[in-house]
Amino acid sequence: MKLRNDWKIAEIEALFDMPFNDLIYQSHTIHRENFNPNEVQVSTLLSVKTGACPEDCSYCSQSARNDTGLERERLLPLNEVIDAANEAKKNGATRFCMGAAWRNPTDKNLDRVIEMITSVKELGLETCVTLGMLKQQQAERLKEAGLDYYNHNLDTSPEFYGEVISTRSYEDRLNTLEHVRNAGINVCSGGILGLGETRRDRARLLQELANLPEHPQSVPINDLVQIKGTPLDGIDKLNPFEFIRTIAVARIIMPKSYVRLSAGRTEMSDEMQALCFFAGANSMFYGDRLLTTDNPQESHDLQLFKSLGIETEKKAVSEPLNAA
Ligand code: SAM
Ligand code: DTB
Ligand code: SF4
Repeated sequence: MKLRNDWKIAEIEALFDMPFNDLIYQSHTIHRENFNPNEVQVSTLLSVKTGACPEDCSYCSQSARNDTGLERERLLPLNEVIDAANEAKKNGATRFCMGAAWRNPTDKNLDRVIEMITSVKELGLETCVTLGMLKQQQAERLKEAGLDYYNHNLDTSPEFYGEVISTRSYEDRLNTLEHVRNAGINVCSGGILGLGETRRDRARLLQELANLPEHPQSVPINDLVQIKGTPLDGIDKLNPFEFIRTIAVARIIMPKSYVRLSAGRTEMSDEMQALCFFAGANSMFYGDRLLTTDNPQESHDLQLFKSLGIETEKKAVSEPLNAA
């Protein structure tokens, strides 16, 4: 099937509006045409620089504006990163993702992160980093270091964005994605649901992602983890079926991208996660911590995979996804 990057909002909203069974039947069919439906790619996360972030993302534990009681940490020493990556590899992860709470890295910051990327790659793991905004030349440096993926989420629709974050614009996000894409690094970009956005905002987020010049190779869909001290703590939770619908629509309009069932799994039942996999999710974070919050225990996830007959993908395929 030809990849499209000219999705109209009405088409995407019509998918969201389908009867649930029709929608997940369609997304699962497309999923099977493009992927092994019994395989999930697993990545492990590590926060290499935690807290005191100058941005004001209203969902985040790490914003300096949110009094969440998080200890500020300096950039982790290289040996601690290598130890964590070794552990992740031993436990079966194929990709190691390192996150830093920066608005953007300085060139000196980048030197240190590049050492981390080089060392993690030497272990035979794929690498992903998420460091905030990047200049073109910084993206080139990461590419030279052999970085496989850069995570930078659009988070929500352009219309709702200003309600969630005021310290940077949607355009800033799109520019960094362009720099990453130009450098030839795989793009990991998705969003976060349950921020109080409407269905139209969810449809617009997916439209923005699918209509990029190239579909992101990885599309993380996060469910808000509510954190005490953040403005969004206590907000109404998103209906689980609406979350699954969003996964299904992402699968239909970006058929060859990995759709990542991301933050929020500790609050999801196993049955809900199974429906997410059926609807087209085929990657997730594995390991008992995300960046600053908990993820399900590894033993629990292994049991879930066993119950569902799911295998973890041994080696992720990372080819450019040219739309059109
Ligand atoms: N600071 C970098 C940035 O904003 O691009 C990278 C790290 S940031 C933590 C990566 C993504 O995690 C965010 O874009 C958001 O989608 C997700 N995220 C952050 N806090 C979250 C929360 N409390 N619940 C769910 N997802 C969250
Ligand atoms: C993404 O989309 N989700 C991950 C990863 N990319 C970096 C982060 C989730 C963070 C959840 C809240 C926390 O642990 O602080
Ligand atoms: Fe900073 Fe990223 Fe958290 Fe926003 S999401 S406050 S940029 S760490």
